[in-house]
Amino acid sequence: MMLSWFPGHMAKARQAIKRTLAGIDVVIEVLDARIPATSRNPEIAWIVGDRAKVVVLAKEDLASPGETERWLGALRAREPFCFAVNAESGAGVDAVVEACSSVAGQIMLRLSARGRRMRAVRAMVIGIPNVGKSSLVNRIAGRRSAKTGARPGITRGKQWITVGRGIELLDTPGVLWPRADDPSAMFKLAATGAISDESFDLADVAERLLGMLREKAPDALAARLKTQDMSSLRERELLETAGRRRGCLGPGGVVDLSRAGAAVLSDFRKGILGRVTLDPVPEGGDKG
Ligand SMILES: Nc1nc2c(ncn2[C@@H]2O[C@H](COP(=O)(O)OP(=O)(O)OP(=O)(O)O)[C@@H](O)[C@H]2O)c(=O)[nH]1
Ligand SMILES: [Mg+2]
Repeated sequence: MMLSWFPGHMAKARQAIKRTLAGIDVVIEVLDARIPATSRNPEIAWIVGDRAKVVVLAKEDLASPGETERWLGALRAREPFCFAVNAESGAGVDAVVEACSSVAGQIMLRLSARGRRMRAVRAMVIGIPNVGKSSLVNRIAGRRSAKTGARPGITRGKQWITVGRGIELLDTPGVLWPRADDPSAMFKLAATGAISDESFDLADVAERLLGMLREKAPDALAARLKTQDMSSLRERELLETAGRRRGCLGPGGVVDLSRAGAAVLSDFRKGILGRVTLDPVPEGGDKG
């Protein structure tokens, strides 16, 4: 069953979530390290309920390392199991498996204290679109499938993946709807690729992003634009410069702003414009 819930079907969505979560002990909430606040589903607390939760900041390779450390500090004040990973390379994933294992141990103890039958602890990965859920599942499963390749009956395509150490992972990441409560959140979701490129104006989002990058990652941006004097440029002019550098020209040599916007967003999402965190760390959060 593919889980895909978006606003407009909210009541149905809640029902579907409830059904799927029925057998789940542990929720692995995947956030985008560049936007740890904006990528959190507004209803996550309700969805998780009293299940154990492991929080993963994916795409840490695209976020500012210093800001990620501070974000982890802030989040850990409330949720002890919180890790930054590169779900593509697998860096950091071991710690996530360790945490799941530790949580599973606690759950097993609870089961046994209540005299309940022992069973594997079931975990599920959830998060907004494109955040790295499937990559994380594959990284966790890949490690294990290498170990258990000789055993029949356990394949990637199965509904449940045995991770080992008494943990089973649901091989169907739940896609949660992204928040759409304010223009700033929409901008960040658009820039990071959480909402479809067809649903917003590429040039508008790229302009705003360039303005932000000029503040947060001026060296990477200056290198990419091959220009030193960015401070005097308006955001539109930054986009035009980027478009010329990338050869996004239309008839008469005029910069095609939409293509330029697409090129800027593509570069940003690959990390070519620097490792940048768009959500500010909450005040005092780094003391947690
Ligand atoms: N740089 C980087 N890219 C990542 C990371 N994790 C995932 N990606 C890339 O991000 C894109 C989305 O990854 P998926 O794992 O498909 O994300 P998802 O959350 O399953 O996406 P949906 O199923 O569409 O909701 C892919 O191009 C991945 O290669 C990461 O940690 N770092
Ligand atoms: Mg996926």
